[in-house]
Amino acid sequence: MQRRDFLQLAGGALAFAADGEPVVKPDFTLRLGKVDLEVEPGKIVKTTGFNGSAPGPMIRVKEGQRVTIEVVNETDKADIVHWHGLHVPSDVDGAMEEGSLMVDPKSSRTYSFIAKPSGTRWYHSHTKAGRDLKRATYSGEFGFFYIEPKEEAGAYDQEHFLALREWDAYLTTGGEGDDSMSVAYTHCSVNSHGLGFGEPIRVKQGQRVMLRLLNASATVTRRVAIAGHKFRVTAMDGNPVPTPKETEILEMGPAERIDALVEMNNPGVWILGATDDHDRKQGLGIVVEYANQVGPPQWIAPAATVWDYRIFGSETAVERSEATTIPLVFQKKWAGNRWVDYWTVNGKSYPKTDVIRLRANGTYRLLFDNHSDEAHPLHLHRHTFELVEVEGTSTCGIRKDVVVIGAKRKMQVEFKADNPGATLFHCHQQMHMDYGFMTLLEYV
Ligand SMILES: [Cu+2]
Repeated sequence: MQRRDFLQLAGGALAFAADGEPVVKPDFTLRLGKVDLEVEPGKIVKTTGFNGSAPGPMIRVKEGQRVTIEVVNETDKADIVHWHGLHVPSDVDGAMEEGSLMVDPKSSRTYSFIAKPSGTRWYHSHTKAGRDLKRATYSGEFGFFYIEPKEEAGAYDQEHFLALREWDAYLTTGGEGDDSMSVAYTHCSVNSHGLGFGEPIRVKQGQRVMLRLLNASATVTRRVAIAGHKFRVTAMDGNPVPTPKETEILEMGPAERIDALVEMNNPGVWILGATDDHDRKQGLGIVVEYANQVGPPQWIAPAATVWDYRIFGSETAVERSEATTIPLVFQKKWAGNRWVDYWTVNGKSYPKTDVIRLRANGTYRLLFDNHSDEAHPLHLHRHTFELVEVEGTSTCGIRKDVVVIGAKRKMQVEFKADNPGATLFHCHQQMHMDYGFMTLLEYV
């Protein structure tokens, strides 16, 4: 049976509950439970995930299609799943702060919504972790959610979904001169396996390979390169960029996605992996193997490159309508030696932060001002924003749902308030969001 036939069948199928009421049969069932992940021979990571694997099953649907997903919680803790990058109502978005309900232990909840907008999205646990580094985005509770566009932009011969992850998180102190607690890891993987232990990406000379990459990290920004090749970035956070460009490296903060085409024009056995040697040795990479090529996979360190979103922006400026500005200042509040620092948005930590009021169909410009000495992956739920100013220069056409703001930097993004309902804005670094870096937007 073709996958499309299956979807049509599943989408239209009705079942009947014990009381005779018709219930829609889910298109997808995500069973949340224990997962033993053998990231390399003999190294079993004990985590939680969906349907026995991490990443969990791919959810792949057509744009505009109604999708029904059942989440069965087989663990003994309440949890919640967020559909990251989708424009869905607040009560199914999967954030408690917006009014979505958690899935109780040993029970299930069914979500139904229209899948939009198209592109590389994902799903992940949106619970609080605090100091429990087995929970939320530290766990294996995530997977890809790909929404096929009505028309596929670029032609390619193969498509691969690659999630960058690290495992066995532990608390440590920052190092010299910094005694605040931070998170470190023992192992890394691309999808379920460390570098060299999973199936390689097998290619033939002349093929065009579409890579859909996700940084599924709870806390770490990653840089990757593909030895002997270049990436051609076509989309960021699932949204096509105005100016696709070739790059040697890709940089992604937690929760960011990049779609990149690679022309397979250099036969050999190569490593696609973290540019950081330590992270690559911990397993952050995957082998790319040409047909009839043998030998150990080769790594070539890329030239030092600055990652700058603006190079993918539109070259022609647009006339912008008046936007209501919302200044947002981010600061760290030192909590004491060997404590986890608190974070503030305009001087307050969630849940004490001030609610931002929106009018439906209004245009809003968020003025990010990062006073801290750390970068932050800033995420807006249920909406897509456009980068309009990065460090004083304007740009346009880059639409995202997560953007990394550098230490002590400023940035401006604009969005249309086109999806009424409570909307969460937060830093996607799990330890930052858990300790106050979050605020709510509400439609008046
Ligand atoms: Cu942060």
